[in-house]
Amino acid sequence: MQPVPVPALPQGYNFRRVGKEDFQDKNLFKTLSILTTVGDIPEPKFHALIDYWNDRKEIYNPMVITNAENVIIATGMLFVEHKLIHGGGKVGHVEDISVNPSEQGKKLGLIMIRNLIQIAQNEGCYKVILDCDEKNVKFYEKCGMKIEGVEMGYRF
Ligand code: 16G
Repeated sequence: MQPVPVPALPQGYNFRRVGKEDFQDKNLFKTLSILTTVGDIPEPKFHALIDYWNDRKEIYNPMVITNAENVIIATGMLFVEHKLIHGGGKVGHVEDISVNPSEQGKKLGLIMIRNLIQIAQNEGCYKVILDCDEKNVKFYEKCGMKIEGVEMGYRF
């Protein structure tokens, strides 16, 4: 199996896991709010969620890219589903991809996706899937993904 190619980040940029310290400057929240509603997350709730994710590292990979000023400017989650089918196989779910528009043109979205796919490959997933807006289809195709079905939902 070919390893997925992951382009290099610009000098001084980093790809890393989300941590409790990310509550302070709110840049994680600001970046995610470009994608959708973040809502009210008090610090104890944020810390409890980080503990929950960290207790299940084989499932939750909440990742960010920081710029040379150490500011979070891109987010992404790889959720690894442990299945019964495919001989107890695993499926990677790419979620919550958001890139700050001030950092556009640096391929950070592509780099985030490729890093998440690489984690999925290293975890032994047999496929990686995601749901997205119609307007983002071309971007995800550039990342190497293909349309395989139709997204459906039931909202509460
Ligand atoms: C997009 C996201 C998904 C996120 C959803 C939020 C990607 C690939 N997809 O579909 O992860 O959960 O938006 O939308 O990032 P919502 O607020 O309407 O649930």
